[in-house]
Amino acid sequence: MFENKVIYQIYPKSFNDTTGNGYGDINGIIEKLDYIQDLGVDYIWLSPCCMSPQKDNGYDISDYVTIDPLFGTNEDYQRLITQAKARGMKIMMDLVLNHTSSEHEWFKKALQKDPKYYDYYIWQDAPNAIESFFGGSAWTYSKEVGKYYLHLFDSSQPDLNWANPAVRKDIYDMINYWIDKGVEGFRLDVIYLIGKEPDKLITGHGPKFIEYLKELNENTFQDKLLTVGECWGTSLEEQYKMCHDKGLSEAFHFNHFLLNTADGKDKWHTKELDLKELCDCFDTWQNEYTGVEALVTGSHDAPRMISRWLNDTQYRMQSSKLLITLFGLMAGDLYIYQGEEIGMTNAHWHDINKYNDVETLNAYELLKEQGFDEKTIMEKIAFTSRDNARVPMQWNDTSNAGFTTGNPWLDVVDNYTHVNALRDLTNELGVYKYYQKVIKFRKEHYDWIKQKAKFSEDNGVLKMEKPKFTLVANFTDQKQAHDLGSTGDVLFNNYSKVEKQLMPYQVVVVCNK
Ligand code: TEU
Repeated sequence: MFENKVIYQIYPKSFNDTTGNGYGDINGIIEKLDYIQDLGVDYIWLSPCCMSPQKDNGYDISDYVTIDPLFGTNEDYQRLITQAKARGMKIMMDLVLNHTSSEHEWFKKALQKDPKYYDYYIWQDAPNAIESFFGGSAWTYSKEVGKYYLHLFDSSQPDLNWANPAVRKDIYDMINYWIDKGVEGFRLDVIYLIGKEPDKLITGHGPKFIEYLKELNENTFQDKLLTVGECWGTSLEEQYKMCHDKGLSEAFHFNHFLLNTADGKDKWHTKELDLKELCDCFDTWQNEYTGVEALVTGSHDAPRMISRWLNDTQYRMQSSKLLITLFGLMAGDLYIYQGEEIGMTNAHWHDINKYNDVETLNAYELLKEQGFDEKTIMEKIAFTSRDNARVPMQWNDTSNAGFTTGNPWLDVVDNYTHVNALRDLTNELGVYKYYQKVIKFRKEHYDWIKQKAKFSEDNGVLKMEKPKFTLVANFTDQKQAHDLGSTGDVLFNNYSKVEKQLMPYQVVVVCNK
C-alpha cells in the first residue's frame, strides 16, 4: 500500500531559520515547501518538534502535544500540514515512545513517588550490566526515590515502562491527537526497544514487543497510515514479525550503515566499506525480504554517506549522483535526508568544541578514558559524529549559508560557498536536478524497479542486474573496467560519456537488450 513513496527527512533545528534565533523553525519549512515538492516528495518526515529541553535535540520530549516555541506554535504546525497537503505532500511525525525527557511531568511525578506515575518508568534497587547507547551504565540513581531508573540513552531520557497499560493508553491518546490534526505518517523512534525486559538483560526485540506493536496499531494507525519503525541491525526474521502482521508498514534496519563499523556495533571503531558485504546486504533485503524495504541514504544519526563511502571533494557531485542512482533504483520506499539532494558533505571538524551532540561528547570522554590520543579521537569523531549531518542546510553563499541571520546553533560547514542549493539549482548538471530525474523515473518505472536484482562486485565496481536494466557503479577513485558490452539505451550516467572504462565514481545504468 505504501510502496514507492519518497520521504524527505527534515532536521528542523538545522533546516531554515526565519526568526534569526539561530535555530530552524516550522515557518522556515513552510517557506521551502516548493523546493521540497519539486524534488518529487510524497512525505515530509520531521524530526521531533515537541516541547523538549533539547538535550538530545528533541528526542527528549517533555510534552508530547505542544510544539516547542523554539520551532513555533501548534498553529504553525497545523499550517504546515495544510500547506504541505495543498502541494500533495503528507507530514510524517517522529514519535519518541521508548522514553521521555526527565523534565516530562510524568517523570517529575514519578520522582515524587506518585503512586500512578512511579510505575510509568523502570526502577531497580541496583544497576545491572545494561549499558546506555550513549556510553556508560544505563542506570542512574535517584536520591528522591532511593532507586535506579533505566535510560537506554542519556540519563535525561528515562525509559517508559510499556508493561504498564496506563502508559500505553496515554501514548495512544497522544498519537490520536496528532492523527486528528492531520498527521498522516509516523516514524517510531527506537521502537524495537519497547518490549524490553531489563531484569533479564533483554533490551531489543523483547518478548512482548510484537504484542505491543499490534495493540498500538489497533488503537491508532489501523494500517491506514505509513508507519516506519526505527531499528538497528535487524534480522530478516525480526523485520518480518514487525511488518507482516499488522504492526508497522516498514522498518529501518540500517544494516548497510553498520558495515563501516569494525565489529558491526561500535561506531567509533570503523573499517572501510567492503563492497562484497554491501552486495550481500542489498541481496538479503532486496531479494529475500518479502515486505517493503525502507531505503535509507542518510539520516541525522549518521555521517554523510558520500563522505564515508565515496568521495566528498573532487568527485562530490559524481558521488552524490551515484548514491541516489543506486538507492533510487531499488525496490521499497526511498528516504532522503536533507542536504543530500545538493551534495552536502561531512563537516570534518577536528575541534571538539565545534560539536554539540550528546553522543559525540560522551564518546569523546570515553575514548579518552580508553587511552586514545586527541588526534586519533578527533579523527574518529570527524568521520563518525552525528553532527556531520546535523549542520545547517546550505541554501546560498551568503553568511551562514543563508540558514540564519543570527548565530547558528551549530556552525555551518565551510564549503557552503560552493556547496549550496542556489548554486546547485542553477546548474543543469547539478545534484538536485539529477535527484529529480531519478525520482521521476522511479515513479514511472516502478514495475521495472521492483523486480528482484542480482548484486555482484568486481574490483571496486558494484553491479546490480535487474531484468530490464543493469547498473554499474565505480566506488573507487581509479578508472575501472566494466562489462556492459555493446550497451542498450543509457538511462543514467553521471558523466557525459560511457567509455571503455568507468571513470572514478561513475555510475551507468543501461537498458538490457
Ligand atoms: O536513534 C537511536 C539510536 O540507536 C541511535 O542513537 C544510534 O545509537 C546511533 O545514532 C548510531 O550509533 C534514535 C534517534 O534517531 C536519535 O537521534 C536519538 O538520539 C535516539 O534515538 C534517542 O532517542
